[in-house]
Amino acid sequence: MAMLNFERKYRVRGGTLVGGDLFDFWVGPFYVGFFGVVSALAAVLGTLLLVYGAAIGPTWNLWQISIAPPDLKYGLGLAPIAEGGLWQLVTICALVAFTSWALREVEICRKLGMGFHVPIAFGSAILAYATLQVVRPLLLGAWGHAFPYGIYSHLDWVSNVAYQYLHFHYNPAHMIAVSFFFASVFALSLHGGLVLSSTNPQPGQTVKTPEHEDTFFRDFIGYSVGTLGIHRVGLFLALAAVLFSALCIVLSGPFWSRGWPEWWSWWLNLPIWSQWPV
Ligand code: 07D
Ligand code: U10
Repeated sequence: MAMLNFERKYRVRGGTLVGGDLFDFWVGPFYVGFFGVVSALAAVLGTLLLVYGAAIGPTWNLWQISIAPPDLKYGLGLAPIAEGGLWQLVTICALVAFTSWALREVEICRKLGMGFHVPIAFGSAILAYATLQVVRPLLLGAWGHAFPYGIYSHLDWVSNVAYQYLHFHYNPAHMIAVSFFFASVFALSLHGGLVLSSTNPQPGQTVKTPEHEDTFFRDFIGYSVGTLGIHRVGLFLALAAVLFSALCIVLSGPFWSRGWPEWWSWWLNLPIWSQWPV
């Protein structure tokens, strides 16, 4: 693949976290690195294990293939391969692949002298995955509490887990997470719209400046967060969405085992009105 002219300038040695110059090279446009190799190996191994799981399973229907975690009776122990052991190996492969991918991002940032915003953002997605598959099962005492690797089966897991708490929409952290996801989409649509409207003009028109963008929002809502600021808003909203997601699921079970609607009874129990009989 052709190397873009600026790539030659930025393809510098060093910045690696382990192994020195080992794997400090590119293949086509891709930086390899020690963590690129580890990530690729873990991803390929995990995928092959999933295919093996499908092969010893009852179906090749893509929608119905499911590699499930061990039964609750295995607790936090190792399970036989065909009874959840495969799920345990796949989970290890996934965690190694995701973490190495994040560390490869860190190495690229270090090479370029950039901030670590991207690996930190990806790290919070990994944290959400680890919360579902490791932290919550550990707190509940069995790997069987994790979700299965299958398209329909993981949806069934979400539904089943949610109804154990009666109505998951009443989970306050889920409420906040969902609101941050929606706010994130809202902010990106405003940002994408604003940038296109000012920098991608009709033929014959000129490209507008950030001052136009600021002025649009000051005219519109009385305030502009600014061209750098909108990216801070975006990163904040996205990270908050994922962190509140992790919170909402780790609360469910380890820290709250009744229905989520019932959690709100603290409101009725406030001393302001709780003295009156109902
Ligand atoms: C977990 C992803 C990490 C990804 C990584 C990388 C690869 C590579 C390669 C494609 C966090 C993966 C990379 C695999 C692939 C290639 C090339 C990100 C993660 C590391 N809910 N709910 C959430 C909404 C209801 C329930 C989160 C909305 C019902 C349960 C989010 C609604 C009930 C759980 C969310 C709604 C219910 C959740 C998910 C609406 C069901 C969770 C996002 C409109 C009856 C889960 C931490 C997320 C969670 C979760 C949104 C409704 C149950 C906030 C909008 C009422 C049990 N729900 N939900 O976590 O919190 O992103 O997980 O009704 O466990 Mg919910
Ligand atoms: C653009 C641009 C560009 C610019 C621009 C702009 C687009 C070119 C030139 C224009 C952009 C702007 C002007 C910015 C626009 C802004 C947005 C699009 C979105 C902004 C939104 C937010 C900043 C926040 C949104 C908030 C959300 C979604 C959730 C609400 C949060 C909460 C309810 C709580 C949050 C939790 C926190 C803070 C953690 C701490 C928690 C507590 C203190 C309380 C904890 C309590 C509990 C856990 C219990 C739960 C209790 C609950 C739920 C009850 C709460 C209810 C109440 C009623 C209080 O392109 O460039 O420049 O200018």
